[in-house]
Amino acid sequence: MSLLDIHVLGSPILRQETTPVAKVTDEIRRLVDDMMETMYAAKGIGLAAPQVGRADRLAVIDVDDRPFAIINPEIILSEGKSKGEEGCLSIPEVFGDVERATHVVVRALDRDGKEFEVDATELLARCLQHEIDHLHGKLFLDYLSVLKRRSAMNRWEKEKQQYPEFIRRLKVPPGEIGDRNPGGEL
Ligand code: K1U
Ligand code: ZN
Repeated sequence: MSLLDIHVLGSPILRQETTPVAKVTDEIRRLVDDMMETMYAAKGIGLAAPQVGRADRLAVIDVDDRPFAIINPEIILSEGKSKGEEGCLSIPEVFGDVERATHVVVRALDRDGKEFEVDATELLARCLQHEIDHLHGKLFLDYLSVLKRRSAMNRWEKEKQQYPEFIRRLKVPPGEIGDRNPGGEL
């Protein structure tokens, strides 16, 4: 498995619509596995394909030690509303309160190409909505009031200096051998 680079705010792919996955192939499964590894390395609870520079309609999620992939996901039920704080691996150090549905049911394909449904509340429901938004070019910033969005953007203006060409390169932990550092050295 490999760690993937994360695209940050300013990279055009984060604002693009994704393309449905036509068939769950070994190449898609490898992408899912690499995204899972990348999500853990970045200490996230979700990661969508555009965040790793891919236009495929899929994301990975692990909110409660039950990792799964959602391929071609659709929200088939959405009810209730509540506000909660969100962050984004593509906008590090920027946070904001977002109103989301409290209960969603999502239909998707799993890593084996089999259809399944996930019935979610609380953080899992929030995370599913955040990831599905990514698959349609939408970011949590889009839900903030003008004032809160301006303040978030001011923070990002300082933060983004760390990410030349809008790419966030994760460090392979010392001692681990990754594809990017075959000798195990940073
Ligand atoms: O898609 C992403 O950018 C991942 C993002 C998902 C997310 C976070 C918070 C609410 C909804 C969706 C993250 O994982 S950012 C990391 C983070 O904020 C977090 C990590 C552990 C627990 C709770 C939040
Ligand atoms: Zn995000």
